[in-house]
This record gives sequence, structure tokens and C-alpha cells, in this order.
Amino acid sequence: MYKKRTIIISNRLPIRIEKHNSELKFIPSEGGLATGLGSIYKKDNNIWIGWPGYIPDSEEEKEIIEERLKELNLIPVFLTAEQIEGYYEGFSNEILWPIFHHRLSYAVYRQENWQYYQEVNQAFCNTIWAQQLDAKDEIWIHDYQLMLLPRLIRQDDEKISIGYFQHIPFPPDEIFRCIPWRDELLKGVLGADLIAFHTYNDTQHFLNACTHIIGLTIKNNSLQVGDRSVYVEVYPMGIDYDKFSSLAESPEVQVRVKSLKEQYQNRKIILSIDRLDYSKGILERLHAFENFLINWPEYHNQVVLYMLVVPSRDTVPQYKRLRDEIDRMAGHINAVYGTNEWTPIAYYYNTYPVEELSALYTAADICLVTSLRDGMNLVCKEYIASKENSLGVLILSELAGASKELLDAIQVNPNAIDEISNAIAQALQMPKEEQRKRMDDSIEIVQKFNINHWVKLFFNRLREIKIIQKNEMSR
Ligand code: GDG
Repeated sequence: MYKKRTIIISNRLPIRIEKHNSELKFIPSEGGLATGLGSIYKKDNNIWIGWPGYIPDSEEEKEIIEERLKELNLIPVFLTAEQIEGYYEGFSNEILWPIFHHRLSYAVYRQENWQYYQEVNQAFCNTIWAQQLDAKDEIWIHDYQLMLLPRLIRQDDEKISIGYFQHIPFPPDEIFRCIPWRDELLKGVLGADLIAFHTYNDTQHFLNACTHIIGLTIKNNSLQVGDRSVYVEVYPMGIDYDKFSSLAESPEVQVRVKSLKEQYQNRKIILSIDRLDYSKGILERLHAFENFLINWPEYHNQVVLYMLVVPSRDTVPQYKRLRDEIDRMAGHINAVYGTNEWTPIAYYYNTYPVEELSALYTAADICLVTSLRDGMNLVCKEYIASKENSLGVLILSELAGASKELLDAIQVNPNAIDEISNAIAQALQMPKEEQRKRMDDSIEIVQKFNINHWVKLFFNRLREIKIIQKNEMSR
């Protein structure tokens, strides 16, 4: 009897390939998604398909990579430098990312990048079909780089199970309408049986786009796409709770926490960690911190803003400009408010091992998340998971998906500079008992709705939907 397979597809494989002295190294990704889906793709004949993030320099090297990845249940889609520029940097990151994060003026519409986007989505589809799929197989596609893929797969198989999860927000339909290729993008995603987002608002925006832009109707809680029912639902992603809570208690991390506290001489540590991205509100945070220093001079020399910015997309012009602006602002604040004894901002543009992140989370008195738009934001959940045995306060943007779950955080509007600086003062003055109570309530949520729970719920529902669809067809 045929054993059904589960196939995960995302732009990037959960691995990084590096070449040192002509030797290839395969470094597994530690990201939440890789961990959560690890128990699935590594099992039986299941696989994960994606770009390996590496361009082989010969056919021979390509074959070696394919062989090595196959042993790990990973199947690569090799892309050329032009394809990466057009499909990934050009279309995904210069059209979809800004539009989906409400930055219309940042979008750069180029017809040739649309061609690349279609070409690469087709290349993913070809790789999938080369695996000789069966109608019983299940496919889970991740994120906005692959919006056309569900339909491409569906065209060849009416029955196969397809789920699509979008990790970034879906914008209101009038914003989405700005994209010249919006109809094709919507129809592409609608090849899936279950389309999921982090928040209820995202699902509503997607449904509005489908009804207002391409005239679909909704019946029995599902979109009617030809004679198929397509379900659009909310699945807020969680983190690997146990990993972060146990890391925080590990001797190695505890030693580092102690040294961080000593280094900052018991000043209160305000922590922020983000990829370099204009959606994360890094400049707004710096303005708010400066405002805080102006309005609460009694906290001079008592706090430090530890700001870790992780390098990302810095070949894209807006990201490069943003980086320059952050450098300038952080330098300005340190120069104007700093003294011989005290540097207000410890700013690092770097990537750290997860143990270092854990030490920062554990040591931090405040975690400051000021995203202008964020699908979910996992950093704030990782902070909470690190706080079983230490105190801390989360200040969270109400425009991050996580704000819908973490109601015990101090929630702020990231555009309201005064509100953020007041929130910093409120967090610093919060009594210990209140900190503990709020943190314990948040821990309960982050622990329960963890990454494994998310994966399980999604697959259970996808299976349920296939049964509903089958019953509808036989009626
Ligand atoms: C997208 C959506 C959504 C960060 N620096 C280092 C490092 N990280 C890890 C964090 C965290 C992850 O990166 C960042 O996740 P976020 O959720 O905050 O943000 P995006 O990268 O924008 O992710 C977002 C997410 O997808 C999931 O659906 O929540 O809204 O934009 O896990 O720990 N990890 C290591 N070193 C670093 O320096 N090892």
C-alpha cells in the first residue's frame, strides 16, 4: 500500500551551505520553523524542498550537493544569480514585502521581476513533480515567495492536499490592489485547500481581496473557487518553548548572564533584537529612547539600550539607507547623552549564536518590540520563554501579530513616540509582583501554543478539510 508523504516547501531549505578550502559544509538552521517541522520532514520518506542558498560552481558540485542533501531528506531547487535577483530580491522583497507591510512608496514594480517570480515558482513546481507525487500526499507551502505555487501544483492534481501559510501580514484589499499582478497572486494562493495567517485581521483582508478584487463568494465559511471550497483560517505560530526555557537555565547561559550584569554594572537592560528591516520600527524606537532620556533625566546612567540588529537584505537600497540612518541616530544619542562612565546604547550589527540570545533575554529587564507591522514577531515570545526564573517586562507594538495573544504586555502604538517613552518609564517602575504576574500569564500562553502545537493543529485541520471536500463532491 502507498504510504502518503508530507512535503514541506519554502523559499530556503533549513540549512546553510558554506565552502571552506574547497570543502562543502552543511550547517543546519536553528530557526523556529526548522525545529517545528523537523519532526515531520526527517521522518520516513517525507521531504523539504527549497533553495539551498548556494550557487554550485559546476555540475559535479551540484550533484554532490544533491546527494548530501538527499540523505537529510532535503531536495534543492537551484537558482541562478539572475533568478535570485529578480524573484527574491526584486519581486519578493521589493514589491510583496513593502506592500504587505503597508509601505506603498517602497515598492518598485518591474515587469521583468514578475517574469522571474513566475519562472521560479514554476521551477519549484517542476522539482515537486520530479518527486512523483501521489494524490494522497500532503504539501505545506510557506510564505509569500511562493504565492503562485499552490495553483501550479493544483493544475496537475485536483485531489492532492495543499496548505499555504503566510508568515507576514496580508494588507487591506485596497493596498493589495496596488500590485499590478494581484489577480494572478490571489488565484495562485487559491490553489491551496487551507490558507492560513497569524491573525484574524490578515484572514479578513485576504477574504476581502478575494471577494472585492476577483469577485469570489463565501459559502459555509469557505471561499468558493470553481467547485472547490477553500478555507482561510488563523493559526498563530508559536516557538520552541522548551528550548528557550531550558537554555535560560543552562550553566553556560547563567555564567554569561552574570557577566552581562557585571558589564553593565547592574544598570537596567532594555533589549531589542530584530533583523535589519524598516518594518521593525528601529528608528522609531531610537527616537522614543531619546525622548525617554530627555523626559526622565533621573534615569541617565541607570539604563542601557542593548540593540542587536541582524544583517539582512543590505544590498537592497532601502535597507542600506536604513542601516546608515540607524548608525547615525545611535551615534547621535551616545554622543549627546553619554558620559565618560556611561554609553546609553550598546548597538551591534551582527548575528549571534542562540546561547548568546538566550543570555540577553534572561538578563534583560525590558524587551522592547516596536514593529510598525509584523506578521507575528517571535523575539517577544522567546523573551517570555526565557523568563520562568527571572523578572522582566515586555513592551510590545500593537501592530505586531503577537499583540493579539500577549495581552499582558505593555502595548504601545509604535508611531506614538511619547507613548513608547512613557511605557519604558512604566516598565522600569513596575512592582516586582506585577512583573511576575504578567510574565506568568504570558508564559502560560507561549508554553501552551508552542511550535509543535501549531504544526499539529494545521495538519489536523488540513486533513479534516479534505474529508469535508470529499463529502461535498459526493453529494
Ligand atoms: C517573519 C515575520 C514572523 C534574530 N537574531 C538572531 C537570531 N534571530 C532569530 C530570533 C527569531 C527570528 O530570528 C526572528 O523572528 P521574527 O518573528 O522576530 O522576525 P522575521 O525574521 O521578520 O520573521 C515575523 C516570523 O516570520 C515567523 O512566522 O513572526 O512577523 O516577519 O527566532 O531568535 N537567531 C540567531 N542569531 C541571531 O543573531 N541564532
